[in-house]
Amino acid sequence: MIAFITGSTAGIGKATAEIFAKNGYDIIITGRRKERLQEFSSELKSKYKIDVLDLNFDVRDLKQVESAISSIPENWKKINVLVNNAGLAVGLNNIQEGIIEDWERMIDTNVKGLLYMTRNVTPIMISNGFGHIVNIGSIAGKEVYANGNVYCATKHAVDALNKGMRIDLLPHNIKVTAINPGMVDTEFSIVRFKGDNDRAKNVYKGMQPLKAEDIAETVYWVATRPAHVNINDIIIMPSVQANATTTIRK
Ligand code: NDP
Ligand code: 8X3
Repeated sequence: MIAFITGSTAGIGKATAEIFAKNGYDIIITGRRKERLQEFSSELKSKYKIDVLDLNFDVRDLKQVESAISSIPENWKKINVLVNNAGLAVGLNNIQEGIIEDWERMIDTNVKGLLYMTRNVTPIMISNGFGHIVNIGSIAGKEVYANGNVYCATKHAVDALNKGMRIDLLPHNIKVTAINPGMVDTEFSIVRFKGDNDRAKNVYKGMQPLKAEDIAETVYWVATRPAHVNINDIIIMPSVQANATTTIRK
């Protein structure tokens, strides 16, 4: 069994790669930070005695995506699960003061990157006659909150693409699932606030957020349902978070 997880150098993607590896899957991991990727690859191999293929590329760059996917050796092409996880929020500004470069990073990664990956991996799954795509959306793809404008728009796009993919891939025996988390303590907020660790820590102050492992377990669970069962869509929140904006804090 083979699981292909984008954005596996940190957070949800890393935890997801680990749970599949622990359960005996061979793993394709990706990310831009080459050193981290290679270290993680060696760690997975020695800890779980599985095979790992690490592909170092930027999901925003179509040429890099095409070349990475076409470099996949024949014996790695029986991909059971693709987890479209690589993504980010950059900034938290109102629309009138939005930073265009931040908008473009989010749109290029969360929407175009996910599309480039899907467009390049689905033909392989179609020729295999099976597959499962798990898209990591967000509560931001179900609701909109103040200053979340463009990040929320990209995750609403993921929500729509998830539904569209499921229809188009239905005749090809490819399942499609979205997992939409609330707050998860990863590098997400550090990236959103451009390295401002104090501001990032404040996001989770006085509350217990989800852990990357909570989402990884959910990904693994949806991917291991019987052949006749598909989980279309999951919203998963910390117990102290009711929706995008309502959280109980101590
Ligand atoms: P992290 O910042 O911890 O991890 C993000 C991962 O995505 C890293 O491995 C990073 O790798 C990769 N990535 C980012 N940009 C690119 C790119 N251009 N090309 C390739 N890889 C990229 O964040 P999370 O684990 O929290 O985020 C994972 C997903 O979960 C995202 O889609 C996010 O929107 C979503 N999500 C997160 C929530 C949260 O509260 N944390 C809640 C809901 C959804 P590298 O930098 O090495 O390229
Ligand atoms: C991440 C969750 O609420 O910070 O997608 O947008 S939130």
